[in-house]
Amino acid sequence: MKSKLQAAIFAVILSVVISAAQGDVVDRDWTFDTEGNFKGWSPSAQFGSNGVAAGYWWGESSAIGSYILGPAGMGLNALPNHYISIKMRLRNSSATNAYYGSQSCSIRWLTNTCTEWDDAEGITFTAYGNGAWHEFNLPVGYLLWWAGTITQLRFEPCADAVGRRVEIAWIRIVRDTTPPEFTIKTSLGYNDNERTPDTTPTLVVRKYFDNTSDVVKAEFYKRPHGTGEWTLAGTDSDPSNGFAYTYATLSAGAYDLAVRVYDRAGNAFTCGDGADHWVNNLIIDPSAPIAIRVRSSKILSPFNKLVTGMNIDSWQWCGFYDSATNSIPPQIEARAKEIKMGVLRYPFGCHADTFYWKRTIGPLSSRSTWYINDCGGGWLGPIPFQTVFGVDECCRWCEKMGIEPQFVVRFRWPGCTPCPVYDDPVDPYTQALQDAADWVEYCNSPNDGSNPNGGIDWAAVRAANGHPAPYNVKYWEIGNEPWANDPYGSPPSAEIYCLAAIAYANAMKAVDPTIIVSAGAAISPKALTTTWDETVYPLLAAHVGAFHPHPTAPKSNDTNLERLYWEVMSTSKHLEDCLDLRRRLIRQWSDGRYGDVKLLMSEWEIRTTDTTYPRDVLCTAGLATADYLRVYAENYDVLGSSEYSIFYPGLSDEIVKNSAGDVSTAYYPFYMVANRCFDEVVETHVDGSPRFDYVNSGAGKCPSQTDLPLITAFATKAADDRVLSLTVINKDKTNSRTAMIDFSEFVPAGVSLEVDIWELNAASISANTPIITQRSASYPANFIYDLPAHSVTSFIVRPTAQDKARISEAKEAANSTRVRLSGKIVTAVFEKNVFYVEEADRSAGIMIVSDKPVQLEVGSIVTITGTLGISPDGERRILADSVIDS
Ligand SMILES: [Ca+2]
Ligand SMILES: [Ca+2]
Ligand SMILES: [Ca+2]
Ligand SMILES: [Ca+2]
Repeated sequence: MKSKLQAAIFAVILSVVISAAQGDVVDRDWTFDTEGNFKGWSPSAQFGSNGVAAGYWWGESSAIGSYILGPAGMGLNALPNHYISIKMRLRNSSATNAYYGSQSCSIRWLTNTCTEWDDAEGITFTAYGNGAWHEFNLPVGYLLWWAGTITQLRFEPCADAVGRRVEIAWIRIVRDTTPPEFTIKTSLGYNDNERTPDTTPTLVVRKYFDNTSDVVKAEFYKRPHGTGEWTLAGTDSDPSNGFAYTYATLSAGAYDLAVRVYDRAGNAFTCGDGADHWVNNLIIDPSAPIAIRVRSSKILSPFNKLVTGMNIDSWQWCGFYDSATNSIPPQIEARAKEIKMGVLRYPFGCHADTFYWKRTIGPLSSRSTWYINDCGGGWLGPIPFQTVFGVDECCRWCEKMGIEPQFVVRFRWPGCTPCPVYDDPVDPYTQALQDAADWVEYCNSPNDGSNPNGGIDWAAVRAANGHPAPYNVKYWEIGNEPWANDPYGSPPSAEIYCLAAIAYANAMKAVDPTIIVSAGAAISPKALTTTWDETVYPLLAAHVGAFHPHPTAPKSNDTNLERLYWEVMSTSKHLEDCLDLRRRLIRQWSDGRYGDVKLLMSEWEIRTTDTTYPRDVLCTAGLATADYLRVYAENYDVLGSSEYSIFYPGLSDEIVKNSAGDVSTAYYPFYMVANRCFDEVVETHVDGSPRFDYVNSGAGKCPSQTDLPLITAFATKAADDRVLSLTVINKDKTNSRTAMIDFSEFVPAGVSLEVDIWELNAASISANTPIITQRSASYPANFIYDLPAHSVTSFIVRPTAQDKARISEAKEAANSTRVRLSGKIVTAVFEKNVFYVEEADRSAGIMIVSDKPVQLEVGSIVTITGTLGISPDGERRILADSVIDS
């Protein structure tokens, strides 16, 4: 027994997770589901009022030192895999000041050998006064003082605070029997049966997650392929930078490599269990060829078309938007169409902090001048012309273009210093909150007199301004970069941001519950996580539909071009590491809404800070931009949208460089994904890619990285299986690389390919002038291809069309066969893309549905290339990818 003077020992649980897994065993269960039944738990006097009702125990702390005491003499045999599960909701007792930030909680316990509370040891953990139910799963079994027979629990949810309301749905003691989830199969890893020249392979653990505790350890094993015992090669016990291991040099031969990942209770998969936990038959071969295999039958996810979003500075658009024609100069508007701009972010980043939307609506003559900040604490305004690209103009232009607007609302917090000119000098927070809710009302409320929040009927105002129908703006960001140095939108702490952001989210969603409200978050080029993120995800993930990190990379100062090149080429790996961590935060804190809570990459670009090399016009930036878009495609579960910063005009970091519509290198990857990627992302293996390391010499900004493939690739497929595309990035700075490219899963045996090849390249990695080439080719289902140095190559492939002399012959072919019919007569045109062709002798005919609108007349002679199918009415037809009017 320790002396009573000795401080009790507490383990600090840094991260706790929701939801007991299905297989876990509940040893004690106090669920407060019966009115008035305390299940043996007694609150201390400091919980001045308390009770059991509405499915939970509740107490309000009236003095310091509150706790609730569990039933005595429970006699539970302590087990090493025990965790305590508490489902709890915390807020202030005061209705007017409902939420607080973080709160330290503690649980202690008595055992058969520790029988006095003064000696009792326990755990502390952080909980959040955000008014949301959360299951805290607190591993205790691994602690030395969870031992012998546990006789009683004591829980202090807010012992150091008065005026807190605690609600507890249950307290349980559970055995963790569920191993962590993880995968090592990613596009940057190694594949089963791969031949690799890398004698020192690195395995990285991805998407790891445990229902109870953070994953604490990963072990890396090897054995000769298919035989013998697994040998432990190395262990990574440091979770702070993820889990990875580089094997010591392996001699040429075939190996199996496996990973075991442990939770805190010691649960782990046995080596080799689960296909995603090991690499079966990795062949170390210094002369291994590169092979890119498209597994077109394995669909990973939809392809998110909102990745072609763009950030703009709305103030600058006032200089060239034409409200009479609802257009911008044709050369620039054409570029927006060419990249199928998915999202327009408005009004901008830092300018959102001094954006007062109500001043941007109504007749131009009624609008006042516009003050905008200079993004550094000063002013650019007053702007000497009236706002012409206001909210209505933005919404109308987006409506015309088929673009989702994404709005950034002005962020203020209680007690903030008012911004000069337009802020309410007394209470800028309430004004900004009202403006945010009113902005949602103006854009989304029906014009039916419903008038949310009373006051001005903003839907009626919108109708009076010429747009009776709602705009239905879906995406709303609360502030721009509240974590950074936004001039008027960055509060002193993350907790202050969160508490105000809850009020914003509630006020805005009260007007339109269907909107997605997004909270400001950060992705640093340098670090895996930030203290900001470690606060905002726990406090806000239950309240918002998204977070908006700004993963601008690498912002390097390195003046050595070669090192800078490899740093830029490595940043997509760092991005993926950062996404892994945020995926875990969302899974831990969104209370079952993983998959619905997304990341809006609302400002990002590939740039350096070094003036020796222009910020992002290098060929290098084009490759890295394409590689980021690959990462976005492969992380659909967390990726909501991406907005490149900036579309036009910008400060040398723009997509469109001038009013003539000239573009920078970064334009081309967006053009490529917009026009050359299809509905679904399919699995793609790159085998045998040479690997590179990036070593940060101290001059760079990004973390060092090991074993990154020089060749990365991703593939997408049309939902109707008619067409597939593969994008390959060759990061090799000096050498072309020869690869075998295999599409054989996509076409029936013996059928060859018609390939459309598009390439982004430049004379050198520092060249400012991109070189785009495009050509058609015929290839067998797998073929050898030379990927040029520092290039992006996009292949669109279709099965080679079989020439059919007669319509009757085409109809004999099976559905899904691609055929070509030449010299047929159009005999009827039904819609802009549906028509009918017949033989000259009218002996047979078939319906044609063209992918693109056609300008045909009855009597036109056409050549049709397309895929045989069947209409909903059961009629044979051709889905045409090409219609040539001869
Ligand atoms: Ca577990
Ligand atoms: Ca290596
Ligand atoms: Ca580690
Ligand atoms: Ca109203």
